Amino acid sequence: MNTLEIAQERKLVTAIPGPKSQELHKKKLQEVSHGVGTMIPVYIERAHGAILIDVDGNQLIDLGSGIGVVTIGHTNQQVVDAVIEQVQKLTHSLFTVTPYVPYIQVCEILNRHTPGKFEKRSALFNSGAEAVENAVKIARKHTGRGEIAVFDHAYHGRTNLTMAMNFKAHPYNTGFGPFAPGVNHVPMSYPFRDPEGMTGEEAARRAITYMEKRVGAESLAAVVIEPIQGEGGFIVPAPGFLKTIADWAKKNGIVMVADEVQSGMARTGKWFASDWEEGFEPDLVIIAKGIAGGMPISAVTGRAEIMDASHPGGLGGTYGGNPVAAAAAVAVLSQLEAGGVFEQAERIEKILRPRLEAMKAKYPVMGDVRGRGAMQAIEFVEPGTMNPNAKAVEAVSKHAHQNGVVVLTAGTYGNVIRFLPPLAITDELLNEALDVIEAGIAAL
Ligand code: PLZ
Repeated sequence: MNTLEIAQERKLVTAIPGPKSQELHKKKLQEVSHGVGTMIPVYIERAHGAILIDVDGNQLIDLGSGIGVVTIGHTNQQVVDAVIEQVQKLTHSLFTVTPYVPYIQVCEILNRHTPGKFEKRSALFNSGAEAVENAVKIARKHTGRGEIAVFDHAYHGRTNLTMAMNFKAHPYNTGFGPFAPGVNHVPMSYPFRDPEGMTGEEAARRAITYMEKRVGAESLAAVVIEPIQGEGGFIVPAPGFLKTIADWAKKNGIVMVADEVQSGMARTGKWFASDWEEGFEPDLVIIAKGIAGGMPISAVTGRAEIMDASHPGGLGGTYGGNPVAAAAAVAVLSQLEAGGVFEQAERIEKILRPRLEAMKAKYPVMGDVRGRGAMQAIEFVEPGTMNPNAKAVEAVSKHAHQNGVVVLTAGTYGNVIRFLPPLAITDELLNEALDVIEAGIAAL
């Protein structure tokens, strides 16, 4: 079956997980390191648009996009064609040995669309964490300083440096230390849990005081922030927070870095979540996930003078900006440039947000609904309190999975359900998936 022929409908032919998935899961536990976990033991064979087909023939609605990766939709026709064409021409030469065109094309498009009109350069890597590592390397080289600041509830990856940058020790860090030094955690703007009425500027002052007193502005190379936090639970900082921090960073010669790995690439209805904050222009932007329809590629894009601070040969890696992944990225990016994709994120928000708000009015277990575009979340509480309710999230997501809806959880307290549907999802599928989730909440 050609994936492009997959009907955009939910269809359950066995219990979830089905017998073949259960068999495979036994084998997985036998052969794969138990350190590599499984959120949903349903084995996927093919996919298109917003539908996943498992090995038992069940068709599931995907509300997670493989954690915000296939934003353009599964097996997007132009991405598939670009990959096939490129794989027949050149799969590898190593860009720093003998270069090739798709790498430059990706950089050119990213330079055009990251926030800020200044002269830019890009460098390509493989994963989000690798790009975060490189952004920090570049900022340190440019400033000649060693310390960096990151925020409470942040997530930046699973390498040694990025583990040090994560807020949540478990499951990401526990037992894997010692961790890289020079990483300072400062308070985030978290409107739902901050003192009532705290403005973005006030929350920024709180973080700045910490950086000035505890670290010292002159010691800081970079401030690294997710403009909307991903794993932390889709925390959208109060308006003014990002700009106030960035203005302070600029005054102190600190490189402002936006980790847009989860929030970027049209997810929020603009190229980057940073674009929503008036006057916020990060010096460097970290890009991965949604950039290439599932092919592994990431980037750091930013001010030319910062990006060029490294001596030639200081940045690189065997596979960074691999030709096939780069060709896929060009196919995604040119669809974004052609228009229509951002409107899909708006369309999704127009369905998702009012429905979630209406549910919140009905179910006191829903404490907060937040997000932007096709990046929305519910934070669950024990009714009538601010106490995080991870049990409710577990029950609702289990209900969704058993009914053929792949939905992801998040949050420092594990009490958030997040929505990251492929932008190709139809109104009907999205509404059907929300019916399933609402039934799960009603059944609590
Ligand atoms: N920065 C903001 O969201 C990846 C993690 C999945 P990599 N988030 C999903 C998991 O459990 O490993 C992420 C992110 C932000 C960096 C990263 C890291 O990106 O491509 O997973 O390395």
